[in-house]
Amino acid sequence: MAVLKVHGSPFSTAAMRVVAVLYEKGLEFEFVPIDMKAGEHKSEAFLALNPFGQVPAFEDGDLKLFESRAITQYIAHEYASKGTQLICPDSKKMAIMSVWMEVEAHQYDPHAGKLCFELFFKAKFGMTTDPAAVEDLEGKLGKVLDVYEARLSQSKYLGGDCFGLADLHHLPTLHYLLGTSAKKLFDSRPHVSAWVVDITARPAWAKVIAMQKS
Ligand SMILES: N[C@@H](CCC(=O)N[C@@H](CS)C(=O)NCC(=O)O)C(=O)O
Repeated sequence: MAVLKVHGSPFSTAAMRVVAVLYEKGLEFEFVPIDMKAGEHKSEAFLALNPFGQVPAFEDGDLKLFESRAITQYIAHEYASKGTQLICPDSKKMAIMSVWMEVEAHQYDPHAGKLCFELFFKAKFGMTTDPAAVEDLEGKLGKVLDVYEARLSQSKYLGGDCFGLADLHHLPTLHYLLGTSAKKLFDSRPHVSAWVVDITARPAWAKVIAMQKS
């Protein structure tokens, strides 16, 4: 098997998403650190891997991919027989999981990602958080989480009965938001809260977090 390579930063939510899948699958991979502070993601060498100059980029032999959710889906399909099954063989069940993967990407992440920036990354980079933006984003994310609360009162996981890609895709932004005032949005919704506790306790996720400390 070719060496799988992830190019990125262990602090990038999109790179963390890909690494989480690799650990769930128990696959060996090389993590190639990209020095984003130095602008390495805009270098000619990196642009050859991702013309948008964003991490992560991924290689499986001759196959080169970017866009974290496309990468996770490739890994889950290509290595379906390894580790945790993150997709459903049944096409109708998979369609439901796909709905919730789309929900994460298009309903949840736009607000969650901006909140991570306001509440976590701005503080990390010595920038000033905008309280009006936080209030607006928390209101918008809360409305999305009301839909999650209803879904999770009927289904243990977003995509169905088992943990899968639809759940996993949330882990990176959850990780940052749980360390901020936005935690209350998750804690105040009982089914969402139980789901968060469950999916953040996965051993594979602990390995992703450990990469930030090494
Ligand atoms: N939709 C892309 C988003 C990738 C992305 O936004 N990466 C961020 C880090 S999490 C990045 O490289 N930002 C630097 C930039 O946009 O210049 C994916 O999921 O892979």
